[in-house]
Amino acid sequence: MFPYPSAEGLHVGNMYAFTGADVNGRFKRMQGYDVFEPIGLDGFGIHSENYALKVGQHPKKQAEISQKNFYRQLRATGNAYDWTRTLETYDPQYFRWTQWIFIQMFKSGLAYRKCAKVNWCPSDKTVLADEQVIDGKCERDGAVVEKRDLEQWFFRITAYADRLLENIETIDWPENIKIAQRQWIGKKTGINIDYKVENSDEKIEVFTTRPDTNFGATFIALAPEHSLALKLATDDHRKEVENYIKNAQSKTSEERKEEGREKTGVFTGSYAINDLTGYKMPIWISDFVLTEFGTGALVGVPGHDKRDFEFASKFELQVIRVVTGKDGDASPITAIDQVQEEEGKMVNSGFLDGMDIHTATVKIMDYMEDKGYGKREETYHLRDWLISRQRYWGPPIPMIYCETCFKSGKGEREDAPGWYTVDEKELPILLPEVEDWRPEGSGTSPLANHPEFYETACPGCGSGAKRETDVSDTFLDSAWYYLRYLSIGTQKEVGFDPESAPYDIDILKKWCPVAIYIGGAEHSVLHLLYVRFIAQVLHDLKNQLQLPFEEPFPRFVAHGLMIKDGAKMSKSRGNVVIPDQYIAKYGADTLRAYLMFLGPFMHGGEFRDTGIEGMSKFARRIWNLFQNKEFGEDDSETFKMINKTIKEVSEDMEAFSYNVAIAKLMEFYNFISEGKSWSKETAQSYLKLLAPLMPHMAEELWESFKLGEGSIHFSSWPTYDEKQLVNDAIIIPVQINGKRRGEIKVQNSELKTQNLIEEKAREAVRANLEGKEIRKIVYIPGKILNFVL
Ligand code: ANZ
Ligand code: ZN
Repeated sequence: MFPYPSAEGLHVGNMYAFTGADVNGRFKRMQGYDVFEPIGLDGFGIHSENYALKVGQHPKKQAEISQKNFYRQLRATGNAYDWTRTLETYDPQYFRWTQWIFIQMFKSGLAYRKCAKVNWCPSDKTVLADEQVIDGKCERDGAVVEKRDLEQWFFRITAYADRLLENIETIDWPENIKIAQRQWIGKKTGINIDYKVENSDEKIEVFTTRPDTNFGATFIALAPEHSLALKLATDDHRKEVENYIKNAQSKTSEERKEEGREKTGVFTGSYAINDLTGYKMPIWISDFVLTEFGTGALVGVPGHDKRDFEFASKFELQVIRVVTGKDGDASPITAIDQVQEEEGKMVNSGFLDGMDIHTATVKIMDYMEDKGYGKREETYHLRDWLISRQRYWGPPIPMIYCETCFKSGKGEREDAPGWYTVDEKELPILLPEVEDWRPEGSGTSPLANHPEFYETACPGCGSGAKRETDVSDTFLDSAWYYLRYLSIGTQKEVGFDPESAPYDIDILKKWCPVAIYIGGAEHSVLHLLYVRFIAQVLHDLKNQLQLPFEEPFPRFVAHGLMIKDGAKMSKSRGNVVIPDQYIAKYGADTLRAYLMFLGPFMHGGEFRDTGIEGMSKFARRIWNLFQNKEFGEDDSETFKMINKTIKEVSEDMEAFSYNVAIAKLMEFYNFISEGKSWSKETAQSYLKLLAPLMPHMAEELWESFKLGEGSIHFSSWPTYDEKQLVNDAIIIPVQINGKRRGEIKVQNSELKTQNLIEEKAREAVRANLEGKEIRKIVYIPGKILNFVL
């Protein structure tokens, strides 16, 4: 994942992530793979603009400053990036293709405008997508998000909901992220049931996900906005119903959804018939029923839904149990804590009796569809992606609106009168350099104050028309960048002109999908969902730019977080550590190895100033070892030891257990420095194992001791001899405060390497150590290891 260059610079939390990825890249290259490690900057959008606002600098100027600083820092970390193929999302040569994607979306009916209640961030002064609102707050700055009725651009991601969901089964991603995406998509199968209204021709359609409980349905509730709400009111109830509806309009949907709120409602005087039981269900109106969800009407099953129970007990409606409780309890339900929303067996339910609820659900849906009572209905939690932003620092949305065409119903698409895409040859639509770029909160972008930007001619009829003045969401910039890297600077190499198309399809066929994607898990339903969506859309293109794959990242590895003073290292917490001073003092290699030693890469670790000294010592020891130790012959123990080390470090590298790999390298050092002899081959192997972690020092030693032709980084990863791996492992119990909590398997040769033993032990009882402070570690070699907390 490329970085946001929004803050003062790269901090060691960022460096942690990038180094871990680089170690893998270097390891893979030495294993013989062609490795492409790209880097770029996600510097367009709200986050970068907010930083510009904070420091009072024009975003464009700020981008230049940040870019220089970030690239300088990233170079200093020693990562093996291809510096000839960098990209920045604010570069017009990049964002012309972001605009191109918008045009493709519109052309295929996937971009559309609609007026809706949308999320408005009062601090960012723009609308936000649902994914960007976390617990009612803006994911950027934590401001409480408001709802506003606005007309906006949306991407129809819901049209891809099923594919996004099904493909999750095909990708190798951390389980928690897959779960988060499944839940966000939130597919549910329910059924819409029609109930006849007694003494009337009207029918009420309700949506339910629990038709299995329908034998226990005892009332119907309509949203106050429901079209039948007034109509069904009998004469003696009309006045009350009218009043109730008027009252309900003053509440927001958030207020109405609030749990535990005292239920209110009015009876209409009418009844609907439950065909299963013949039960006459009173029809009520209540504001806990949402107009925008399902059909705006629900069937009440108070025995098995707590909200329904609250409603029923307030208005004295009947409660019927149809699912057994704990231990087969089939007694009547009389209190809210007896409401049975969990699994159980069906009772009082005719032909469903005795079935579990899932079997019953399928049975009753078949039955109802058969009888014509209802029809299955798929629902999703996922909503369309709100893509427009009322901000300055982003790609102008490449659309033109013509009032004349709108009035005569003309437009590029029938379903969007008045709207036209910009001619692709005119791209990029540049962002004008204006001085009044700050957001005003008027509901329009600052570009709307600039007629010299928005005045244009209608592509349809030629009369005066207006460019769209909103820009697109940052997450669109980052939804396709991985496709672009490979095609940069390839004109001489393969004859592809990156100004002619967003990417070269032949290069993509060779290199993509991405072999391994590494980044933070916090984007599980933001970036990581959008990027899959856009890949699928591009896969569906009907031209030569059609992507040859649907899933951009078949394998994703989420790194852990860097902790400092007990909290995640981040700008907003004010606990960031800037790598520069450490690199200046200790060198990039020491910092890299130190960061990787803090804990398993996928778990993260705590940054402590003091720890880095130890790693610096280790680096100097290796340096001195090579200066002082002649190459000769391996003695038999050395030969065994290097074989074992190669095997284990290879496995640790593969598993991103860099911390353990480093511990093994330290163990080997301890071993060899105790007067053992080694051969040149063994020294070579050892240095190669070290190379991905400490690339500069490894190269320097490789060259000065003439260990091989060319760069060590192009040499091949060492191999080992299986026969040399004697299994002399023993088991050591791991205790916490004297109680056995786990065990570790240790080779005899490792028994004296306390570092390694501790690392393994920590790993074995990681869950028990979480959040605790280790006071002391007692290790009795070969016998026991005890953590005192
Ligand atoms: C009958 C029933 C019985 C339900 C039962 C639940 C439990 P979830 O819960 O997310 O799957 N519902 C339907 N339309 C509604 C609306 N417009 N406003 C508020 N609630 C509505 O959502 C589906 C359930 O929400 C539906 O299933 C319905 O209550 C309620 F033991 O129907 B159920
Ligand atoms: Zn026109």
